[in-house]
Amino acid sequence: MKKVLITGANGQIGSELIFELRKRLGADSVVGLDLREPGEEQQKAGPYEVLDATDKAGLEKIMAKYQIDTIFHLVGILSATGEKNPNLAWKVNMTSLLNVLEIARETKAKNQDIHIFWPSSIAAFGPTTPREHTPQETVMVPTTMYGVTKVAGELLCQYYYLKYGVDVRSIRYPGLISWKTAPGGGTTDYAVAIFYEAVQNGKYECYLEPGTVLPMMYMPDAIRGTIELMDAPAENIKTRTSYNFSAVSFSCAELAAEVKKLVPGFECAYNPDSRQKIANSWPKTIDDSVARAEWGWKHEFDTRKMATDMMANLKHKFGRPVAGQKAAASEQQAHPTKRKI
Ligand code: NAD
Ligand code: AKB
Repeated sequence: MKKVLITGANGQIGSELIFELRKRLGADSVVGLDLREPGEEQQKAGPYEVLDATDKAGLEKIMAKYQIDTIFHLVGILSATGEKNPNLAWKVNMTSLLNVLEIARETKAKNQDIHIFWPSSIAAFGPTTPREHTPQETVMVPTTMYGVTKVAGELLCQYYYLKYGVDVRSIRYPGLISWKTAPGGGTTDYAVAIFYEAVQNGKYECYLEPGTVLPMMYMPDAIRGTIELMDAPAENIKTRTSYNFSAVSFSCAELAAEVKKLVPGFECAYNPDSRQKIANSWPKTIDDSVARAEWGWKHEFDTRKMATDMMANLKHKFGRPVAGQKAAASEQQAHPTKRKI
């Protein structure tokens, strides 16, 4: 990794990954790209391009301009937004990924390697997948358009690796929990919103049933794991579809109970909507032993540690008193965020 492009750099993951990679590689070595204008802080910190990632010629120009050798392709339309606009989800998710893979193939034909990271999701699984300890290799028949694009994307990545030798690596992220940038229209967003609402209003109305269990991960673990996968020796990477990748699983009621310990008097009500059907089609727990064995994946944050750190950072962000708590691992520095929860 010398010159990196992060597409979707303004999103929940991209806005944190760009910060971490610029810290490691230097600000000028990491280029951000998004459809949306960058926040002021990002703009000042390093190069940033506004582009629709479905524009292949535009993407090629940017790759050449900065001599990019590694792409973290994070552009995507997530599950809940995808169900509202399935055509957009297919167009953005598939066209942009195909563009990135094609550019890597064409560049490889000129004897230059472009390394690609592309995220899949637990959404690649469906209602007929075993929901407990979902194995690496299993039934994958998703019933959301988002999930369809993730399965198709995984197979496309593997195809480009097998046929053209493109070094493309992938992780099936669970729901990601973070305090710096708001999530972008997924089914697992409740697990972020509950913290914001607890700090700001002392109550939350959850759009999933209390017993709904989903796999989740704190953002610092996700960012570290993503970089570790890309840093791993190629011979260790035996899975070229996408790796199961896991940390914790809890129900909405269990998370609400953790939040209540940190915000006494917090109340959570439940009013399930159309996202319940999506959540019901996804796994509850994930078996990620293959990632742990092949490239040493290990999570650090359990539910309690994640909740404590989330709360401390959000209280700091919103200027609330933090009674005896200190942020454990993630930095107390707010990133620009354009979205409100
Ligand atoms: P996000 O919605 O927060 O960010 C996506 C970014 O892509 C946004 O900033 C958006 O402006 C940008 N974008 C959308 N269409 C674009 C286009 N045509 N051209 C350029 N930019 C465009 O999403 P995220 O949570 O950061 O997710 C990033 C990736 O990780 C996605 O592929 C998503 O499916 C995957 N993922 C995320 C989670 C999660 O919990 N956050 C879980 C599993 C997988
Ligand atoms: C979503 O809920 O759509 C995402 C995901 C798990 O892929 N957070």
